[in-house]
Amino acid sequence: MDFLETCRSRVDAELDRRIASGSASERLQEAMRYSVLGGGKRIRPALTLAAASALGQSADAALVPACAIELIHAYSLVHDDLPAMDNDELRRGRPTAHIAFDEATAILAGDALQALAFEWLTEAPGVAASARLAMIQELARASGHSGMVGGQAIDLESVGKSLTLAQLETMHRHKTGALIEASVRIGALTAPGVSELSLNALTRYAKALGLAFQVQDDLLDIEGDTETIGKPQGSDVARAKPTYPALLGPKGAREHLSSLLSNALQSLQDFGPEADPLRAMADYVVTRTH
Ligand code: GRG
Repeated sequence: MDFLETCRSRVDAELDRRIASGSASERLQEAMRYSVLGGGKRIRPALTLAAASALGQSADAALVPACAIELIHAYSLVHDDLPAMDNDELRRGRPTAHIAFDEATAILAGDALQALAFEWLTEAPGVAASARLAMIQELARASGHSGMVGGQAIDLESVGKSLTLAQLETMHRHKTGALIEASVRIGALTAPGVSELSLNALTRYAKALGLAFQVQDDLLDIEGDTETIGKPQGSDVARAKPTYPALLGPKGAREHLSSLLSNALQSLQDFGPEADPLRAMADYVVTRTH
């Protein structure tokens, strides 16, 4: 997808440049770079840039906020892979950070990436001070106990339990949905004077997309292969994790996915062609192979 590829190269270059120095420890810096620059799809930063574009903003002001969100995402992956969490050894087709370095270094790299994300938001060029503050609030709420970390806590409490569809949705709305929602809303906040109406429509889009992302992720876990998805196939089933295909069956999960895609696209009905990157991102998220 052209839009995503263009975003990826801009985001990768900015991340590479920005995490080049500044760390008190060379090993820590190496672990941070390993965790961030390891070939992620960059879906969240692309959503930030696409939301800015939907409101007629250039990518320039949205780039640093987009990179800050990717730092939070990278930290969540590093911590999620730790022995105390999912205990995974493969991520993005490479050894996870605690395998490539060691557990303590991986914990510290995650901690440092989280703090760095907020530092970057405080200094985002081309963004008014009031908008920076709003972005910081948005990201803190989405990534902490009321968002991603809260969702991870629900996830840990749910292993081996059978969840209802509503409970599964609540978990994913927090664990992965909140950061996807923040990615879109933070992109929108780069537009001076963004209206409540536009922000609400973009939020509805992001909520549907966040769930769609997870349904496709669950489907890939049963239908993908380890080499393509870059992590062990079947790991959800092996861990008895509650998933959409387990609850709805693969066919039901696919139907749910297409209804979430329709909802996402429907939310953009009042936007013109400037929202095409958001539309393309929605198509990509539900058809991605890794
Ligand atoms: C442990 C603090 C803490 C939080 C963990 C969101 C989360 C909470 C962990 C992420 C781990 C995980 C596997 C979540 C499921 C969502 C998912 C598939 C994330 C991977 O996102 P992609 O596909 O990854 O965007 P890339 O590698 O492309 O960046």
